[in-house]
Amino acid sequence: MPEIEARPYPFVFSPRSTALLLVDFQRDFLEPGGFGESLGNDVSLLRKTLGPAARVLAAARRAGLAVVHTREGHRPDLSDLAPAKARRGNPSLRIGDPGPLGRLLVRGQPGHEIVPELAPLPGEPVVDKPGKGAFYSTDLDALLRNRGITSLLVCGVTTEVCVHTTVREANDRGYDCLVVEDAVGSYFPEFQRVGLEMIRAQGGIFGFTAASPTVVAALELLRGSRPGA
Ligand code: TIU
Repeated sequence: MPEIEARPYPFVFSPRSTALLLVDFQRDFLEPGGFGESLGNDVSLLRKTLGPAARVLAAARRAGLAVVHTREGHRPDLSDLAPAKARRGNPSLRIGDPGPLGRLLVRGQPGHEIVPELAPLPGEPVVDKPGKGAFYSTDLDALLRNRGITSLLVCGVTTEVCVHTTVREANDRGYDCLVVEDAVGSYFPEFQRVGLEMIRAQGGIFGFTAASPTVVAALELLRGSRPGA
């Protein structure tokens, strides 16, 4: 079986049962004027993830892995927005309020779209989620199980919020998860460092981590070993 030199130990995976999961690479989190900036964050810190994530995405597509995208956002009438979530954040600007990228964190608005660098291809599922975790109130689990997926390579934003929540949910559902260290990003450098350590501590308590060049190299090897590749 192929493996990736990961921490705390090699991540053994079968390409047919592994998907690349791209979590919430939306303009709302990565561009000025969106939801992330409305919460007082410096979005430039997240943009460092785009190069590594694009290289992992390209390698995964070449290797024939399943690719799934997620987006966080709400119905235009906000009927799926819990009052507690609506009250959070900067009191002067809330989910659903108008901003430079359209209504904050609302489906169908410019800010809700995935950034062009990581745009989904036709046939790659996009899962819209109302929460931080991608399994909460979505069909992601069914979609993965129906394709026989048991392992996930995870990129996305932000490390300690939607990526952590999603990886914890996936781990409890029996998926093996490898988080790509430089293809996940946080508005807080300290949370980025500690967030990655939390995943792989205690013998990989809820996952593995590896840097994007290591992941890309493993995926390229796979491609070389495929008949006719
Ligand atoms: N604010 C923050 O760090 N993250 C989120 O609100 N959502 C995701 O992480 N996608």
